[in-house]
Amino acid sequence: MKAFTTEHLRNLAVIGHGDAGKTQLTASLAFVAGATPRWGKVDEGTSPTDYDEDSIARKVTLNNNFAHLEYQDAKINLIDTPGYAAFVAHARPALRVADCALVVVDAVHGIEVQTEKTWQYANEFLLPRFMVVNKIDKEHADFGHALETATSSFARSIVPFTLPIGKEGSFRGVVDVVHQKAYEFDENGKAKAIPIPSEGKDIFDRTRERLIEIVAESDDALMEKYFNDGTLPEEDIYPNLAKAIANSKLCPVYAVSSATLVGLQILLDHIVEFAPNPATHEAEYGFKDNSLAGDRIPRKYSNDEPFSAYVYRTIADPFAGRINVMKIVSGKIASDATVTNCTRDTQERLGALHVINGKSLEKVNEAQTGDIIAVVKLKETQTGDTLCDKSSPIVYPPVEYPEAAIAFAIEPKSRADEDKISVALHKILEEDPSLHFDRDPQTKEFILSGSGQLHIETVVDKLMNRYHVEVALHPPKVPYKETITAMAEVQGRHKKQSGGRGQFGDCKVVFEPLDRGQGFEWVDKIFGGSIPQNFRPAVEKGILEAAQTGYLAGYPMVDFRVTLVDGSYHTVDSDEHSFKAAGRKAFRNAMEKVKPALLEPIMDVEVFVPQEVSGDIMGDLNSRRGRVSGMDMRGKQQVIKAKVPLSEMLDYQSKLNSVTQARGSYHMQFSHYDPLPHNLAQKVIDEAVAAGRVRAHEEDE
Ligand SMILES: Nc1nc2c(ncn2[C@@H]2O[C@H](COP(=O)(O)OP(=O)(O)OP(=O)(O)O)[C@@H](O)[C@H]2O)c(=O)[nH]1
Ligand SMILES: [Mg+2]
Repeated sequence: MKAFTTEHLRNLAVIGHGDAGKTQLTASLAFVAGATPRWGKVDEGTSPTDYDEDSIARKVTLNNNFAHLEYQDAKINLIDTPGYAAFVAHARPALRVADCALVVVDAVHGIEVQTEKTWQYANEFLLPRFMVVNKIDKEHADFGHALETATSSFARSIVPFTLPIGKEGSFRGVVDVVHQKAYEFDENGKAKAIPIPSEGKDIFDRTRERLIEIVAESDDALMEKYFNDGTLPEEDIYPNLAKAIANSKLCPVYAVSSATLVGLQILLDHIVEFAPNPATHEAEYGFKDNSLAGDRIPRKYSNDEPFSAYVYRTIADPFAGRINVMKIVSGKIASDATVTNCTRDTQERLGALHVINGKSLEKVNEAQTGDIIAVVKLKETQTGDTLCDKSSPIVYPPVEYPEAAIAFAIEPKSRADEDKISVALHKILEEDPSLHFDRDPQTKEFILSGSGQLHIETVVDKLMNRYHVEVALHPPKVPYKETITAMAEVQGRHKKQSGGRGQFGDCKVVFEPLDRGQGFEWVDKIFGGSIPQNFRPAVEKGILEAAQTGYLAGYPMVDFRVTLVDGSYHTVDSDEHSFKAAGRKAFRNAMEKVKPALLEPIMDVEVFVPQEVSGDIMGDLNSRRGRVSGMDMRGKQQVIKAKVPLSEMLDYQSKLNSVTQARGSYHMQFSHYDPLPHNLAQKVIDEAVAAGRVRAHEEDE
């Protein structure tokens, strides 16, 4: 394949709500452009971007994936992204490297929750936007309604560039409002010009008028021309529409069906004509080194600048090994070049360069500014890294992923599985920075945390299908904490006399409760030398060490102050070790008097549901000990805001699915800790004892 120059590149991230048809649109565009000889179908597991077995089995996109096509004299790079809440975070890195977002809207449902969320992501990166109203062939599809929900949700001019001819089963063509032409499409999606139908002529005229106004408003001279002549010449309209799109003033909308290929060829024509190329960006901003401190350095999207690239995706391919996908921000690159990974301060030899289509790689000799390429088997490079020319270092800030919302314990089914699990998970984590993996220091359990239950389940599937590791998934863990509710003065005395040198440490401390969120405070109030200065930190260390595993159920103890008031020591036998032991003992003695209690995390929850079920949803939230704090309408959907204990939300998605027939969604984030009600606390304590998390309060050494 040849190298494309920057102005002939179009990088689009395909974003939107789950099931809107992003993956099918990508497959259908590739087919219409002739990039794939066979027409890939999501429902048959043959789309280029939902290629891994987990996506195919679930018919859901799980991470961002790539397809490219050559059309006319351009190369169109499409990054298909997930729309389901559990995976939607992967749309952000795609938007980071795209030059335009292709927002896919379901013609039956209009704007939905994840359409809004991904639109917000695109705002973060100041991206121009195209919008596609997909599935116009479907029963109850309504282009006008979908458009209305878009214009009422988003603050920029959203104007159709094509209008549908026919709807539902009879959707057969589109009118190109910009070029004033109409088309029908054959079964391969090839457009054939037809006369503009008289039906709907008024909508066509109004839409065209609106476009001309937008162009006129963009420039005083044009405005004057428009005022005098009542219209504008075609040669003024096209380039200025492209400019309005690139400046995020205008979002063109296209009527299409990815299932019947109607409208797609015109969409491709318009992507080439109107979508911004990478150099339309003013510049990309980075920092001089990986501290990401100091002034921001601009880097122009130009072949004349030194090479730099941002790695936005890592794929752990079972055959090819690690594949890094990157966007070239500046300069050119040829195969076998050696570059610097400025994020990690190492050198990397690139080897062969590839363009990527789903899972298949095709070699290219060189690539230019703005292109997206893949390289294999780099030593250390990971998602989020910057590669650059040694002589002109720059580090682009990496895309951040949201914190994990839920954690599960996973247990290898056999010894062999236990041996393989870390290696396999390491590879899965490379591909998915929104996933976290830890080992509980006490229970030695493997803890996997991510954005939701579905997320974790897909990881378990992948462990099994791809790495042949079998694990059992245990119920999610709630990160409880412990605190104290009363004040007490206690003594901690450690004394041992067993031949040779003895051990001696003795402290008197006061424990007091602090407000929520205050953590731990240490106050030294010893007057004089009852404990020498150099041993006092050991008392604090001993107390903190003991607090780490709490008292009631093995959870960390928080929000308390300890004041050291007195003690004694022995000139020969006292040492740090003895005072640490005295601190631990003081902690344990205190626990009998300070009335320890359990705390539970409370989440801020937002639930999005059709209005007719909002009563049921609120009743259900109440029964989960939730407190509803507000209600709101967003488009046609009701937003219910509530504070709910995390422990009550663990099975929420399935409840929501059953009440709303899978049209509801929710997200939550940590708010604060509250005391756990007594009856529930007892249950947590019993479970902790049964699981061996609470150590018998053995006598100290
Ligand atoms: N009738 C009709 N069905 C479509 C159209 N486009 C996609 N579909 C179907 O809609 C379903 C979802 O399509 P996908 O392409 O997987 O949707 P998606 O937006 O990629 O979904 P996620 O990746 O999970 O966010 C599949 O069953 C498709 O066959 C269309 O234009 N018309
Ligand atoms: Mg998809």
